[in-house]
Amino acid sequence: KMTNSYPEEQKKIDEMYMERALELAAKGRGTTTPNPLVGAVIVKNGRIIGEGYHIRAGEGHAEVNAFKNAVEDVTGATMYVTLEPCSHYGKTPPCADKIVEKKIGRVVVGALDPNPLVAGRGIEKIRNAGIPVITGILAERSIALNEVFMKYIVTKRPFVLLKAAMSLDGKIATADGESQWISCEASREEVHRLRHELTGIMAGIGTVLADDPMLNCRIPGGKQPVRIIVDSHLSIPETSKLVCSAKEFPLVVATLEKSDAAKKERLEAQGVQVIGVSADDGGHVDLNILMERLGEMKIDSILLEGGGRLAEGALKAGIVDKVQFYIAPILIGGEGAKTPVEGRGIAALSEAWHVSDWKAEMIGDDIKITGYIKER
Ligand code: AOF
Ligand code: ZN
Repeated sequence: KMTNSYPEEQKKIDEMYMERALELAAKGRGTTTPNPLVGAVIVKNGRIIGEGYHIRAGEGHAEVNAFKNAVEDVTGATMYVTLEPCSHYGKTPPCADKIVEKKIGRVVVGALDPNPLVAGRGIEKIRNAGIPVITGILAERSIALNEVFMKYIVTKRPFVLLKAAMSLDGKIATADGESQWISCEASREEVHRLRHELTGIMAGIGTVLADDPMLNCRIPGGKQPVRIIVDSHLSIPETSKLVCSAKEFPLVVATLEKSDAAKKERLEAQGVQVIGVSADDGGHVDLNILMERLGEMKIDSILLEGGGRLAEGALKAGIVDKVQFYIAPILIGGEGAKTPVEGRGIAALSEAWHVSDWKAEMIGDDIKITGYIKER
């Protein structure tokens, strides 16, 4: 018979192994999309006898990999897993069944799986087989690690991260438009890693016309993000670096349905995926509809890199989930110097977007601030 008592020393031990499972989970960063980052550890007689993590969608789940790597019989052992074991047949069979089959003696779970196909059923299956399950161990850490998955699996829309690098006085360029390099090297490296970690990278046509960017990932062995350009009137130059590299690195151009059909065809012949989206109230690509479409394309996360007009549109459309701003110790000045969020902005402070759970940390010479945008 199970009792409700959960001794403090046991909790400490459970947290220690869960910590290890989280460490393993993080190794999947950038490759598991659209699946979550999950780690698992099997412990018997006070020793780790198996470890595993999820590497790629379609391949083994963390639990399965831990079983595969086990160096001893797992009967009666404790399994630590950062996310509730699955209960459904997806690309792979249910891990909950596997845990029962392998005669695991006790299961310690981090976060619950919000996937409607799982959502508590995994734990229920295991408990029904008479195996005790403890939940919620370092759950916040598992949830934070999976902020993308947690949103995408429930809403089917991508998690959007708005990133900006600015001076202490809030400028992202000089009045003449010089913007390289405001932030320090460490910040730039970190931002570049985001291109590997997030599935898509999005920019507005203004940025394309001004900078002719490539928006690819230049980390050796890095994953290439799907490049998404919001271009209501289909003005992207056919000679731009983006278009010329479309056969090598995926490029999606989102434009109004009524845009120039002949140009659309020419772009498609160059390997560009052009998607027609209906207009919002302002006559631009409706960003909410675009997010739905991108979600259907299995794009679970987007790095919104600029410019300021698109950032404002994204905030107004309510599609931004998280902000990550880098502040460099320089002052630029100039009324005409651009800032991270342009357009008309808001008229009254009561309409401001609020950032919650915000955190600041030093990165090289810069200050990095991250936080979440609450629904207004
Ligand atoms: C993972 N890795 O380690 C765990 C997951 O299509 P499938 O079979 O890969 O199932 C994906 C779902 O499985 C995923 O949405 C999540 O709900 C659940 N758990 N997924 O990719 C894992 N434990
Ligand atoms: Zn599973």
